[in-house]
Amino acid sequence: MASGKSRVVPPVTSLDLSGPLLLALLGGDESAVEGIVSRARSRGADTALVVRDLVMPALSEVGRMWARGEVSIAEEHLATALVARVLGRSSGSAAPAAAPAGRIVFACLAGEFHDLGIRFLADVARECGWDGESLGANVPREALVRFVSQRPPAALALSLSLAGHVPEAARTIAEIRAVAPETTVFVGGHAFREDPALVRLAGADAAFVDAVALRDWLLAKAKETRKGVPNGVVRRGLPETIPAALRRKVSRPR
Ligand code: B12
Repeated sequence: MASGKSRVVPPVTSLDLSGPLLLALLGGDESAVEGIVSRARSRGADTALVVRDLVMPALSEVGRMWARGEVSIAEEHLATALVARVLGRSSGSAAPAAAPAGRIVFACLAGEFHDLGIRFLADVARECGWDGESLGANVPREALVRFVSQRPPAALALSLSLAGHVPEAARTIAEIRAVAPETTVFVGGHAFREDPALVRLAGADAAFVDAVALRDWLLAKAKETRKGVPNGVVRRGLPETIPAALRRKVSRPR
C-alpha cells in the first residue's frame, strides 16, 4: 500500500451484516442487498466468506421464520431469487482459469431442490482456480452417473438438504465409484450439518460444512497441482450420445 501500513481485514461476521441482509431480502430491496454484499467484499471477503457469514445465517433465519409461519413461501422465494441474482453478478462472472487446478462437478440428486448452495460453491471453485460446474437441482441418478463416467471430474460434490435423500446418495455414490474410481466424492448441505453421522451412511470420501471449508480444500489441492502433483484430468467435450452428423458439424474448425 502507498502508505506503507498493512491493511487489517476484519472478519465479515464482525460487520454484523446478516441482520440487515435478512431485512433487505425480505423487503425485496435489491439495491440494499447489493450494497451489503459490496460492503463485505470491500472488507476483503471472497464469495466463500460472503456465503458462510452473510447468506447462510440470513437464509437460515428465513427458513425458521417460514417454519413459524412468519413469512410465506412467496417471500422465501423472493429472498432466494434476490440473493442468487446479486451474488451471481458479483462472483459468477469470474472467467474460467486457463489451466484449471482440476474439475469439480456439483449436483443435487433426484427430488432435491435446494440448489442455491451448489450454485455458490461452483463460483467459489472458480475463484480458487478450479473448473467448477453446477448441474443444479433434481438430477436423476442415471443421468449423473453417465455424465461422470463420460467426463470424470477430479471431484464430485453432492448437496443434500433433506436427510431422506441419503439412501439415494448412497446408491449414487456406489454407482459413481464403479464408473469413476478416481473421482473424489464429497457430500455436504443442511442434512449433514444436522446429523454428521449421515456422512458415513452415504459412503462419501468426505464432507465439508460450508463454503469456507471447501474453499480451503480446493486451494490446498490447487497448490499441490502447481507443485506438479496431478489432480485428475480436466475432461470436457460433447456428450457421446449426440448424432455423429451434429458432432462433425460442431467440431469443424471455424
Ligand atoms: C431456500 C429454501 C428452499 C427453497 C430452495 C430454493 C433453491 N433453489 O435452493 C425451496 C422453496 C425449493 C425449498 C423447498 C423445501 N424446503 Co427448504 N429451505 C430453504 C432455506 C430457507 C434456505 C436454504 C439455502 O439456500 N441456504 C443457503 C445455502 C447457501 O446454504 P446451504 O444450502 O446449506 O449450502 C451451504 C452449506 O450447506 C454447504 N454445502 C451445501 N451443499 C454442499 C455440498 C458439498 C459437497 C459441500 C462440501 C458443501 C455443501 O455449502 C453451502 C454454502 O456454504 C432452508 C433453511 C436453512 N436453514 O437452510 C430451508 C430448509 C432446508 N427447507 C426445508 C424444507 C422442509 C423444505 C420443503 C420440504 C418444504 C415443503 N414442505 O415443501 C421443500 C423440499 C423441496 C425438495 N424436495 O428439495 C427445511 C429442511 C428441514 C429438515 N431437517 O428436513 C429447512 C431447513 C427449513 C426449515 N427450517 O424447516 N426450500
